Amino acid sequence: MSSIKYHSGDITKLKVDAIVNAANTSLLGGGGVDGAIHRAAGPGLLDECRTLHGCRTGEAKITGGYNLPAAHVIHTVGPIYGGRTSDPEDLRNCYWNSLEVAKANDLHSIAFPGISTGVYGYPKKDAARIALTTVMEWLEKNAGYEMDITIVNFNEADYLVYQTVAAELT
Ligand code: AR6
Repeated sequence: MSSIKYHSGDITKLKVDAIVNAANTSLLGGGGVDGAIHRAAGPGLLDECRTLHGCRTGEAKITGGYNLPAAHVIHTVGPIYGGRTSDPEDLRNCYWNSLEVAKANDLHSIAFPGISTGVYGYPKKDAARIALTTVMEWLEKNAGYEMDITIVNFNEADYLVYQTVAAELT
């Protein structure tokens, strides 16, 4: 049975098949969760990222996890929030395409940070609604495939945002 779980804490500590990185189009590292993942994974991750030649907004690419407890990292690039009509679709694509990449690699557990909700400025409640509706839709469409999804909140406030949105959706 597939599942959606919530976890408060540092995504780099999770032992899952893949953690998702909220990267930028260069895929060459940055601050926030991207910086934390590269620090914890070690230099092998950046070496592999260099071979990927970047990633477009909404798309996702996979690498190894190197020194992380997670076996893989799926790098996706969220929209830089600007109130554009394309922002929700771009953010949705990040979650959807990360799950597609995980399935294509026969992975069965994945952890997501709040893509675009830090430096990229996406309003947290809107982003949480998109994240949850997208992963739910994906699970429904892929009902025959087991996927354990962990939604990671870096702090208590973000956790409460997700709980509020989850309650609204049920
Ligand atoms: N574990 C889980 N969540 C985390 C962690 C962590 N270790 N660290 C931060 N967060 P951000 P973005 C949360 O800014 O908005 C980078 O420089 C954080 O609280 O990391 O997509 C990239 O290279 C927030 O809720 O990503 C890009 O240039 C969420 O992760 C740019 O930032 C995302 O915040 C991407 O911006």
